Amino acid sequence: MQTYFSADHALHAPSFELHGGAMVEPFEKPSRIDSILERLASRGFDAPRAPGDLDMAPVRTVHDAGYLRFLETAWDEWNAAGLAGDVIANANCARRMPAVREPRKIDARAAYYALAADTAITQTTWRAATSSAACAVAAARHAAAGSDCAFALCRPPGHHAAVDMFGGYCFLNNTAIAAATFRQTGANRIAILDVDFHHGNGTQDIFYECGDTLTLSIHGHPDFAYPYFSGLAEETGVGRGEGANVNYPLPAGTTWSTWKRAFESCLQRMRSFGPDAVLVALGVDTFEHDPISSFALRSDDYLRIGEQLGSMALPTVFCMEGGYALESVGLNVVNVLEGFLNARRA
Ligand code: Q9C
Ligand code: ZN
Repeated sequence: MQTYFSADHALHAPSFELHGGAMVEPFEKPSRIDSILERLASRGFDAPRAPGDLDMAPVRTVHDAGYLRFLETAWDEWNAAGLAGDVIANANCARRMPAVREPRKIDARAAYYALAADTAITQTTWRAATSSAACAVAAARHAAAGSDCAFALCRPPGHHAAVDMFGGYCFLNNTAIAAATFRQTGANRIAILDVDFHHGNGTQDIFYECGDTLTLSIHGHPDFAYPYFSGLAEETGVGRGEGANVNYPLPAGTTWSTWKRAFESCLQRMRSFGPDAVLVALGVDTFEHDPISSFALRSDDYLRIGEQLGSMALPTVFCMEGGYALESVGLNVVNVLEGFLNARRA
């Protein structure tokens, strides 16, 4: 399995995160990636390849043009306006506000495009976010060209990024961009399975009216889990997309036996959809010791996830999402990939 990785991920390293009532060191930080690279090497995976420059064509089919302009220039404008530090939203488009449109001032635009105040934009965030998306594009091209599977070691992650919103540590929706890349190569029907602890609201949003992209997400119920305002089972898509979005909101404390039932239902839904390719939004923050999540999967469970995905016998691209237990994130991610390869070789 070929990994795509860019050292430019480290250009996104904000100095703080608003967590509860405190400013803390960000959970989503560059060293997460080191743990995965080390484990890939020690388990004998091929050396990672750097992606080329990002092809913006698939990105533009996924994201709003004004949003992309904002992401690219936000820090410079923030700085030019005399604002201190990194870009952070301290307002949002909330319920019953009648004037939802892009304002002029940079702090107001940050409020317009942010879905939460948990994600800062630094001077070099755009370069990191585009390098992350470039890994997804390169992995999709590699799989589409007959290699069958690939691992995009994306950072920053992508699944909370919607058509025109950033947040939840995400800026560009990497799996959606990988899906658009597959489409450039002639694949039409794509399934995106999101196993991250958090609901993939951005991916759901991007494909909500699309019947050719099956989006599935297994996550903490929005009654208690971020992002709180999407992820219910009744969100099934609209128009031509009706029936092509499937949510599995699960209770806090969910262990393998419950999680696995939702996962097997996803596999069944994917089989009857008949995709040309599968994209996996691979978050391992479902782990029992994850510091910001509340499921209870164990390291061996990730082998089983990989095995079942491998037995689908479809071109598959894994895109890295969340996972914040630094001492285990590498083990858990590589277990998924190893399980996948074991099933493929069987
Ligand atoms: N300061 C992913 O796993 N939590 N994103 C907000 C904590 C945000 C998680 C409150 C969690 C986002 C890709
Ligand atoms: Zn997550």
